[in-house]
Amino acid sequence: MHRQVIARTSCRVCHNKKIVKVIDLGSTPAANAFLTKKQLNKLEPIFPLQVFFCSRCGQLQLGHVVAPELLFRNYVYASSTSATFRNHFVGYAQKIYQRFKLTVNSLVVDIGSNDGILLKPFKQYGLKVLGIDPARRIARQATKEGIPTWPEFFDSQVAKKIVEKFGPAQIVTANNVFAHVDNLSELIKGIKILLAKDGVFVIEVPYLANLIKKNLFDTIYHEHLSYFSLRPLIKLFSLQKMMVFDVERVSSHGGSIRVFTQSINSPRQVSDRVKSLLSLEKKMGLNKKLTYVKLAQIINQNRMRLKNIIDKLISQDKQIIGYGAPAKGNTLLNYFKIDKHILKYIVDDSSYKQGLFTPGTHIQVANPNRIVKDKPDYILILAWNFANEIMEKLHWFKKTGGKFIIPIPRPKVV
Ligand code: DWN
Ligand code: ZN
Repeated sequence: MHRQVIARTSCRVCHNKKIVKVIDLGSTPAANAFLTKKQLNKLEPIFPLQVFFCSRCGQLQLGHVVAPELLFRNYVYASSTSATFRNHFVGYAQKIYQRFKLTVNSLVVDIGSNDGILLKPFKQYGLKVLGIDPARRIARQATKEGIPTWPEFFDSQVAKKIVEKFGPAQIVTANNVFAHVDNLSELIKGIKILLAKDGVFVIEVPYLANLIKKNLFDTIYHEHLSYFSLRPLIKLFSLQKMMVFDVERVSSHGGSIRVFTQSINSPRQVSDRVKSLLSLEKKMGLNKKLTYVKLAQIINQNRMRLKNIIDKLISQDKQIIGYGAPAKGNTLLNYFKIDKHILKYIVDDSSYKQGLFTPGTHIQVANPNRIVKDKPDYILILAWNFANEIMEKLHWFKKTGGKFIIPIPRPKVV
């Protein structure tokens, strides 16, 4: 039996023991721990959701690690549910394919490959692809759909097995998963085993600068152990004799960075973009504790603002439902105390989530068809990163007088 949660006392990047707590979101269930009807009466495990800052390397991180087996084996999140996200990865594959002049013999390995959202377009170029993802059901489904996916947590042992079977990889990717890993040096050790000599390891992670600028506090939940900026990432890789040689800003999840790394012995030059992002980070004060103390204040102001909007609507007998049941929605619902008495239900297009209930707040997740029948007055868009896609889909709702509430970066009605 795994321990459900462990507290960390040192920085995940530089091992500094003097990390300080800057944000405390109380204790909440795991954000993707949706419940069946039967589970509603059982006690839900909750874990502290506290954010710590390391003033030595600048890393922002959670102080508690929930057992990965608990978080990721029965995962309900399928990346391909959103068309915006699918298109994002088609563009990603195309760029990497062209930039690194991949050929049919090149092997691409994606860590945390989920339903194969990135490997599908890579496969269309005729490349050899392999996904690694511990979510058993999703890995099985991806394999069925033609993307071989090993249901494993990636580490040095898995890396060795891949190399034995397929040889080294030209490209290894890890998108929206690097922040989920506690032992980052073990992960990078595995990458070094897996990569061809001149191979490239590309990661995409939500960018701390965007989190700060747009108050994306709800992206704080137990799966996200790190909130990365470039400076600590450079430090992390250099400790393992790897280097960051390029970085791009991309729009995913309210703003992310795509970071390109290689062995320190590889010949590629470090791009100017690295330097300019580092200076932006300094200008924004990402290296200062005060920046995060201020964020905690803004979170609480926005909590009051959204509460006022909702209280007013409820007093007018308006019906409010939610659109999208993302993991981050559960941070927002739990911290803002918006439960089944406020939101009648939430709709989500993912069949993995429909019929389940949100952790902590117990709001039912339904099929979006229900909106057509029910015609609620207001829709709170919890998947705010896809607000445009969702509002376009619900054009008819707006036309018939329905309104949307967008909670982030500052709660507003549109
Ligand atoms: O890092 C992570 C990111 C990549 O994905 C994970 N830890 C978990 C997950 O975060 P999330 O759950 O906040 O991700 P999304 O992609 O913002 O979730 C959007 C939700 O909204 C999904 O459940 C799908 C749903 N959705 C929908 O039902 N209809 C989304 C769109 C665009 C739609 O049209
Ligand atoms: Zn540190």
